[in-house]
Amino acid sequence: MDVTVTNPKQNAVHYPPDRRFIVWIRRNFLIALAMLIVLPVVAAWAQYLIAGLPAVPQSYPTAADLTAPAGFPGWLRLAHFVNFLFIVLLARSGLSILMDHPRLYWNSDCTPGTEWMRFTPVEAPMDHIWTAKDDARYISPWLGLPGFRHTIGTARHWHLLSALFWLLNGLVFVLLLLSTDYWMRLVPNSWRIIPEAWALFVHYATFHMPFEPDPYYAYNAMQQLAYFTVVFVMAPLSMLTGLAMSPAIANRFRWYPKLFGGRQAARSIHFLLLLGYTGFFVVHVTLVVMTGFARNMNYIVLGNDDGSLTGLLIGLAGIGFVVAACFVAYWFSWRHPRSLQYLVRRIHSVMRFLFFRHIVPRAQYSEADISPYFWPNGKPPTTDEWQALAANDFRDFRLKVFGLVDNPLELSLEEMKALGPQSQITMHHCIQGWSGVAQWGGLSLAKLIELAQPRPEAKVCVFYSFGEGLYGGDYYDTQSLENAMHPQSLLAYEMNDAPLPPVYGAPLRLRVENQLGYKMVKWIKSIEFVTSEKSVGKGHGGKNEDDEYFDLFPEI
Ligand SMILES: Nc1nc2c(c(=O)[nH]1)N[C@H]1C(S)=C(S)[C@@H](COP(=O)(O)O)O[C@H]1N2
Ligand SMILES: [Mo]
Repeated sequence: MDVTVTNPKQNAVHYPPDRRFIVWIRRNFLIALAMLIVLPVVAAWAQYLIAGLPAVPQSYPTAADLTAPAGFPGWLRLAHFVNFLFIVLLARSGLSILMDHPRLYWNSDCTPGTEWMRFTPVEAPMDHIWTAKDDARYISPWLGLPGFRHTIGTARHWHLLSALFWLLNGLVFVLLLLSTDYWMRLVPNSWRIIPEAWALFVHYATFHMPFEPDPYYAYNAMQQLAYFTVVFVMAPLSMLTGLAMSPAIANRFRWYPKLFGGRQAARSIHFLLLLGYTGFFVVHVTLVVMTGFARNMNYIVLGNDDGSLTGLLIGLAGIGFVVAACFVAYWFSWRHPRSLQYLVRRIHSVMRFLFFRHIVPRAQYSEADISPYFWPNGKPPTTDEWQALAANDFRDFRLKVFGLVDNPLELSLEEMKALGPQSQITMHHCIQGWSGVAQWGGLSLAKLIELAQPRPEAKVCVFYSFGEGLYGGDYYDTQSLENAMHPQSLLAYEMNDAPLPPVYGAPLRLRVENQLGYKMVKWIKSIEFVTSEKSVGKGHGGKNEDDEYFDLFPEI
């Protein structure tokens, strides 16, 4: 497959010479993970060799003496298929997202070297600037959606779109399950299920097939426990850990990511759940094939109990449909990324209206939470203008505030400091997946806006940078006036109680804590007030929105 982008700079980013793929796991964690699998198997063998095979049920309820309804109604079969479609899209786009910051941590600082798992052969060099963008890795489009390197804008659209439909499908499924008696098939009604599942596990682990119930009428204990866990434990946990990665939620409800051990622990759990689904899928499909493939496929595809091959053939066609959907998604990602961006933007604007605009960031961390390492991102400016200003510690810098304002401004750093400092310790969330806590000191944006007196038609502030975007051209981004007025919206000239260092955005950088990092323009040169983001750049709201199809309002 070929990258179908015509811009050679973009091609160079998406298809780098170094495409090595490795999986590295910290030894202790690997041992723990192996133990999780090995120990139960060893215990099963020990029991089998010492005490023989434990007793398992030799008969199951059939049609006559059932309490739960038999069979698989249409809604259940459809939900099963829709779930399969979206979980495939979720897994594949998730892998593309993961490769944009190919490291997993249990701490929220993301210091290179502290990860428990990584998908890159590169140890982040410490002797020169190594940005999070440099660190992103290539993934084959056979695995990732849309694949290649640094395609996170599009990958996120697929992920969030699929998550929404997956959630809706799951809700409908669970509601129908609970409003009929079918829930009894999945929800265990006695703790006896645990020893019974263990007895079955001893059979499987020692290569003995236990007596099988006919799944049209009943599941065995292990099967029921596995289905119950996937539907009622893993799926909700995937959604909840997904939400724990949202900057808007984490910086408003600080307790929330803590439920999962912090922002990065939530991300790690989110990934471990993917491994869990994959493991479930492999065992599930193997057993479906081993225990009467054609009959089982008739059950779940057609809902009937005959011995024909019809269910199997239609089921294979269904799998073909999902594979085709992956190809269509790939094609759409590269041919119509803008349409995809705007489709998701429309959905987001509804979610914003209902939900996100009400959650104003206000989290504060303590000094002790400040990250010892903070990933840098973006290209530092190289222009003579910025270098001359930097050489003189930005004493000659004047922030220009212009556009639809009654009081255009030109402010030096000293003048801004004289307007009164504001300080906050907050968590930064980069779209790529890393986070970090830092103290930021600067001028409240609300104060500056009041001073500039925007006219009523001014709805959007544009922040122009001295620096360039990833593919060339000046970096800029926009904020709605409403978001810019939040108490934690800040023009920072200080980081961790020292003047803002050049790599982190000197002389000025933006902090808007309910959004992702790319909205926080560094090396700010000027601020313009306009009626709409459509009049700036390519008109999509920012450099990354223009060139990389990022969201305009990234609150998740
Ligand atoms: N001018 C400019 N500002 C920028 C960027 C950039 O490329 N150019 N990158 C953004 C991104 S993606 C992030 S995550 C943050 C990173 O800030 P940090 O270097 O302080 O971590 O800066 C944002 N601001
Ligand atoms: Mo970022």
